[in-house]
Amino acid sequence: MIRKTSLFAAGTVAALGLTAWTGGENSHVLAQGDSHTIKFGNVISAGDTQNQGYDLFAELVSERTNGRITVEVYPDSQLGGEREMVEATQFGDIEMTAPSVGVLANFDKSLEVFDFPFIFEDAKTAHEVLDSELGDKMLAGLEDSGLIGLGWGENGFRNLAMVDRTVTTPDEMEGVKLRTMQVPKHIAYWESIGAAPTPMPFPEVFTSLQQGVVDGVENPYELLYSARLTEPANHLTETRHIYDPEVILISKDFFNSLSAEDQQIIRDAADEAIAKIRSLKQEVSDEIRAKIEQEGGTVTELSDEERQQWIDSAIAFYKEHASTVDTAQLKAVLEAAGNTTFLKAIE
Ligand code: EAX
Repeated sequence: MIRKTSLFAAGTVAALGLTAWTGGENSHVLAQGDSHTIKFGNVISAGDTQNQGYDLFAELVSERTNGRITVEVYPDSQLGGEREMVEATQFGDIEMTAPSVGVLANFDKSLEVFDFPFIFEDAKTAHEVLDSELGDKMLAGLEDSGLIGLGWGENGFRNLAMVDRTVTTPDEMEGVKLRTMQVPKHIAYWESIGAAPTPMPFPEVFTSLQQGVVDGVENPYELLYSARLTEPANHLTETRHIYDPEVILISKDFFNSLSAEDQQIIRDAADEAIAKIRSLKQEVSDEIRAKIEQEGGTVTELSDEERQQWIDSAIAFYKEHASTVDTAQLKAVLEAAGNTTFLKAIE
């Protein structure tokens, strides 16, 4: 059953490289009281803080609907890569997923502002901005793509992990083959400081490191460790170059087919899952960092001078790329984050 075409004309969608949502062919309408199983796919390792949150979500939804709605969580890329799972959620092949916000730039360009580096100084500031009206407005934009953003989960601050060297300054990235996400602004930033970004879906990263296709990767400590990326790449640097939220998504058609009560149960359970993920993240990240060092890896913190060099290295990038995104939205996020350096740079 083909539904109305979304706001985006197919041509525009193709030109923008976005994925056109024409209504979930496999959309299902849930009659009152019907039971249903939600398939929730993600690429994160089972047992990681995100999946502890998603397992809580599953528990709460089943409990509060008296088992009428159950949730099957599929971690570890069992259902494919993040972009694939977002498309499958759009078309109702699965009901839920939780990709890194970077992946969503391909579906809703206004979210691209979160792909700019060094916006947030700490997670607390990021949470405040994401949970604000601005954050809500940005989530609401996903509806045009057939997706409902239930909230801002957390992957965390992305750090560098290199195979054979420790990098502490941006100029040391010259010519480095760095695995990146398939995120245009991530790729553009690393290119702007002379690196050779090699974008690929997450499920391909471990093998690419092992086979020397790339010299390094960047992700939060927990995912670097649980996905065994620190086995080949155990020279870590705490660059914190991107704060990476993961957006908990549900199929718009499926969600709209639920009763208001069930929709509220799902929203509340998502909020509680996010609160759990955020409460665990820092503690687990510190534990993992210690484990990496115990297992022979090194984790190097940047000196204030080195950190300033990284921030300065992004000024040219902001000047060049601010006009290619929703500049007003970028300024609003920088303002809300109290980031005067880049606000000045793009004035
Ligand atoms: O969202 O691709 C990545 O590096 C992401 O961090 C990962 O897929 C989790």
